[in-house]
Amino acid sequence: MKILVLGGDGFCGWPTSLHLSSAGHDVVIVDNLSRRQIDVLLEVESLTPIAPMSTRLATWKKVSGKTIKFELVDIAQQYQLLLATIKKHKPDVIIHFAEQRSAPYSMKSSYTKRYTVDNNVNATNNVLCALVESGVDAHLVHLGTMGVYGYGWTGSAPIPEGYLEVGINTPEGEISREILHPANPGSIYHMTKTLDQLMFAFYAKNDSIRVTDLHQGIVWGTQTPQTILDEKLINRFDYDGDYGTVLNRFLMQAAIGYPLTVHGTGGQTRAFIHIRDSVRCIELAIKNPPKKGEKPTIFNQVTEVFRVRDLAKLVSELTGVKINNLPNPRNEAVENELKVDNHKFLALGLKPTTLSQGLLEEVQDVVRKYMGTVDESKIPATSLWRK
Ligand code: NAD
Ligand code: USQ
Repeated sequence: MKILVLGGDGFCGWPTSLHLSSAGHDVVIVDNLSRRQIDVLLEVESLTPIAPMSTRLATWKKVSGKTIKFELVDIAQQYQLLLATIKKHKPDVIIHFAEQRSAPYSMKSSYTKRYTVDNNVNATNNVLCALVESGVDAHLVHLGTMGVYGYGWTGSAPIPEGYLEVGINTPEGEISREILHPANPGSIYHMTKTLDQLMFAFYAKNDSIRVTDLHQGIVWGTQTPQTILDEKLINRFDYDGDYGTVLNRFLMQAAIGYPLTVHGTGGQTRAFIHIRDSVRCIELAIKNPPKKGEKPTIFNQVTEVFRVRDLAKLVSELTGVKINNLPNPRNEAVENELKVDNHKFLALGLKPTTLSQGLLEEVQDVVRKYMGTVDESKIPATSLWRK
């Protein structure tokens, strides 16, 4: 299949592009390299040395014999160029990773709040609009987030995959409806993902665009069977207070003996998935598109659920590093329970990669190799939800 990967230079997009190219698909990466630019502005770098795009692609050609093309497009700002790119390549599938994805960055200032909304909402609307205008009948697979549901779910039933059956009392008696699960975002970033959901529902209804929305948990790990083939293919590894996510941060902190930065009591419970499973789930989603005219298909792209303090304890027991309970910079529930329904990917054959000592050590090996480049001053999370 011909596949456009929007945001294919990023942490999830790059290994997905390699995985799909390796599986024989014709992959075109579309990216504006804004993630690299944000690193420049924040004065941080990926822990791993990420090669320039042309080096990445030449190295992939050398090790695999396969060609991945690259189009430099800002999909939020350059609508005509995006439209032309879609018309030129006529993809069967478009995978949409191209959004500002850090919750702390989105809460940093009025500039980053407005940038995140402008970028993410325009990006998604532009892709949908360009699909309608071009007449290209591509299946759009979007990377959404578990955070659209929020963390206020108290029932013992797991969070369903996107939709909820509700009973409504009417004068004629109770009627039943299926609705999008109520949105309860915890940051400006997560709010943009809830807006994406409404755009998908509208364009699917009005224009019969085929959409799959993947409500993904926190991705951990760094390498996949393809990124490991050559150092110039290595995936990015964010450890800073804005873009580093919790488990990768703890593993990196343990490797350099930095006390683990647990926000508050660490009672926050979140859903997780290893990067290798993330790319496999995307491939399964591509193989199972919705039909034209159907509402968006939603999968919960998660394999495990952990409480932050339990992850800290696990990493501490494994490495001997201390745990530091810090004031929480975020406005989030101090403690929450979480159960997630993920039966749809399991039914399609996903064999979950569960957290194991071996995998934790694999990440630590990557960290140890590059720990000389760590800037410890960038570890604290300094973006505050409320001033
Ligand atoms: P990332 O920041 O590493 O990658 C995003 C890529 O999109 C970058 O290469 C960036 O340059 C590009 N991009 C952003 N705006 C663009 C624009 N306007 N035009 C063109 N390119 C643009 O993020 P990631 O971790 O790879 O996440 C990818 C997607 O997956 C995001 O939408 C994110 O919300 C979602 N997601 C990520 C995680 C996670 O833990 N990393 C978890 C759940 C969901
Ligand atoms: N946390 C700590 N210590 C840290 C970092 C984080 O205790 O050093 C806590 C946070 O307060 C939060 C939890 O860990 O309660 C998760 O934080 P995170 O930064 O790992 O993840 P989050 O901000 O939720 O965002 C990440 C990705 C985002 C994706 C989301 C999936 O950056 O793109 O959408 O995970 S989910 O969380 O399921 O919504």
